[in-house]
Amino acid sequence: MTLGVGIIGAGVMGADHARVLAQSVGGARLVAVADADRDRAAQVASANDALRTHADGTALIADSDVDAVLVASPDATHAPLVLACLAAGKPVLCEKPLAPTAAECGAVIEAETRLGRRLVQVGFMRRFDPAYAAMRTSVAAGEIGTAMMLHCVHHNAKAPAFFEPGMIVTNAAVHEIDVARWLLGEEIARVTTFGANPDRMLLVMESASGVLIDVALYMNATYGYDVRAELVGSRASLSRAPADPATRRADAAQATALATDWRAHFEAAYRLQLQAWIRSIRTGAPAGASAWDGYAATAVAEACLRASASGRREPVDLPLAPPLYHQR
Ligand code: ISE
Repeated sequence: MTLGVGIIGAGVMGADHARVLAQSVGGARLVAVADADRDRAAQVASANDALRTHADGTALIADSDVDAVLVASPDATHAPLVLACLAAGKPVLCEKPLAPTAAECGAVIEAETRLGRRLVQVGFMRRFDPAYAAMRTSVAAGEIGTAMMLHCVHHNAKAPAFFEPGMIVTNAAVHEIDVARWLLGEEIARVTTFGANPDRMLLVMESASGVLIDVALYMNATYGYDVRAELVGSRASLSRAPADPATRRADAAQATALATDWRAHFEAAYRLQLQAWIRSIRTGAPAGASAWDGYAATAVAEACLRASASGRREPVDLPLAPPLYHQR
């Protein structure tokens, strides 16, 4: 049986997910696209052979040809749409963040727990990036000894047009927050931030066991999209090398191309994430980040915003208990 997928949001990410789904993912087809901008929805639908468009996400979720929903609309709309998917009993892959506030993420966890099964996957696609995945395999095999420090760089060439104050944390740094929790297999306990400029920040996180994590964020770095990570352990260090682009030597210089944004840089991760999501719906075996992971990441992001406002080291509050389904 081919799964019918509906995509809510026909912007940069919705269009890219539609293309990847249509071109590279077996077992599913795009059936519907929803966007308040009907022309934009129609363009994405026709480019990827979808059956129809809807003016809003609620209508798409109710469409009987839609078996599973991908939410790629603006961050503030994520939680209500995911709750509507849960009410309809439809699996949903929600772009990160699950919601900009922990309270909204908590409502999703409560709804999913009431339902008694895991239907939500959160689009922390770096978990599917081959280099990060190799790092996690090495850590889990004990190859680095005890984790000590994680150093991260996250540069955008240009801040996305939709960026508002605070999104450097809730929309960008959430990736490193999730990667840190996932690689280390533990929660973040405390955070400190530095920098008063909305497009630059140094973030220091301390894990529950005391691993130190530093993240340099710069949203208008101009030279290209650049994401790096090095995990230092008691016996070894692991680095996330960028995918292996060709190196060009000319004019007495050597150069390696950089992507200009995340879609090309993490091309494999986005494709593997979608493949894993479709497979997980077909097999019933969960994949990727859960609603709990989305909640925990946003709770850390909220602590970062508190730290920015107070200028102090802030604890992370995780008042909810992890649901039974939660597994790393
Ligand atoms: C953007 O929204 C993303 O999701 C990218 O993965 C991230 O690297 C970028 O900083 C965000 O603005």
